[in-house]
Amino acid sequence: MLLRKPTDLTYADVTPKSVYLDRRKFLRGIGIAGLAALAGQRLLELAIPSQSVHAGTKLTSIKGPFSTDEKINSFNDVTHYNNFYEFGVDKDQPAKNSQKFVTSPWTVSVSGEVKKARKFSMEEILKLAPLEERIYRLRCVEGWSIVVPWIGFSLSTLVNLVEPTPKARFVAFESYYDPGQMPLGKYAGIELPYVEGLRLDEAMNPLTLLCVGMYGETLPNQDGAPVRLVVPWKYGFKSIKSLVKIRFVKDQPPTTWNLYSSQEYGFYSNVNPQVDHPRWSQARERRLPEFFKTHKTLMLNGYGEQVASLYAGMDLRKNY
Ligand SMILES: Nc1nc2c(c(=O)[nH]1)N[C@H]1C(S)=C(S)[C@@H](COP(=O)(O)O)O[C@H]1N2
Ligand SMILES: [Mo]
Repeated sequence: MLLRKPTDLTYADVTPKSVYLDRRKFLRGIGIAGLAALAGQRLLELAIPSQSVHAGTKLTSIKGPFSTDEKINSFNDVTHYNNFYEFGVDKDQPAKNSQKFVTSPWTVSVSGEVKKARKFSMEEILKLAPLEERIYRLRCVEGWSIVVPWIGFSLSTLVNLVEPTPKARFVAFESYYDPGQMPLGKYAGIELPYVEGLRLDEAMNPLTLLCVGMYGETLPNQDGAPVRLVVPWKYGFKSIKSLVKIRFVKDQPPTTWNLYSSQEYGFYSNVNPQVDHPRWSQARERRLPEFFKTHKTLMLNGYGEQVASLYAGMDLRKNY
C-alpha cells in the first residue's frame, strides 16, 4: 500500500485486528480520488468505525514490564468469577447479566486541575501508546486472587497528555452507570456510580495500568469493558471498571467501598498481610479456582520494589 509509510507500519501491531482489516477494506474501497483527498490525513482515524471495537476484538500487543512468571489463570476462571456490582452482587452474575451492555461508542472525559481538559474516544485511547501485555496478580479484599495477561499501557501516558496543574494532588475515577442497562445496580447495596481514587503519585507510577484488554482481546464486559484500571498492589476494588470520568482534584476524593464502610475499607487499601480486615485475616489467599487459601499474601501483593517508596514514612496500619 503506497500510502503506508514505514513509520505507519507499527500501527498494524497495536491496532485491533478487525479494525486493521476494516482499514484495509476501507483503503481498497475508496479508490484513487478518495486516496488523493486523504493525502496528509490520518487514515487510521477516518477508517475506524466506532462500532468495530467490541468485546472480544483481537488485540496485538508487545511484551510489557513487571510481569509475574506465576501460572496464568484460565480465561474461563477470570470471566466467570467477578465482582461488578452494577450487574449483580454474586460472582457468577456479571458474566450472565453484562452480555448486552453497550460499550461503543465510548468516551472518557478528563477534567479538573489540568491544563488540557478533554475527552478521549475509545479509538483514541487505543492509539495513545503501543499496547503492552503485562501479567499481573490481582487480589480481591475478600481473599481470592488471579493472575491475568492484561493489555494496556501506563495510566501516566494519558495523564501526561492533559498536563495536571500544581494543584492536582489526587485523581478521582468514575464508572459508567445506567440503571436501564444495569437494573440490578439499585439492589447492589453500594452507592452508584462506582467511584475510586488514587494519589497523583500512585496514578503516575508506571505499574498503574490503563487496561483495555486481556488474553489477547478487548475486555469482556464482565471484566470492565471497554477500559478499566488495574492497580495490582492494591485490593481489587481499587481497579475500577468501565471507566468514564477522570478528574484531577486537590483533596482526597470519596471512594465507593470507603463510603459503604469506612472501618473496613480505607482510601489506600494496599494489599497488606499484616493488617487484617475487621472480619477476617488477610495473611493468606486462595488462587482461583482453588477453594483453600494455599498462597501466602505478599506485602503490596509482591510489588514492593515498584511502589514501597510511595509510602515511605507512612503508618500503613493507620492508612489502611
Ligand atoms: N465499576 C466497578 N468496578 C469494580 C467493581 C465493581 O463492582 N464495579 N468491583 C471491584 C472489585 S471488588 C474487584 S475484586 C475487581 C474485580 O475484577 P475482575 O472481576 O475483573 O476480577 O473489580 C473492581 N472494580
Ligand atoms: Mo474485590
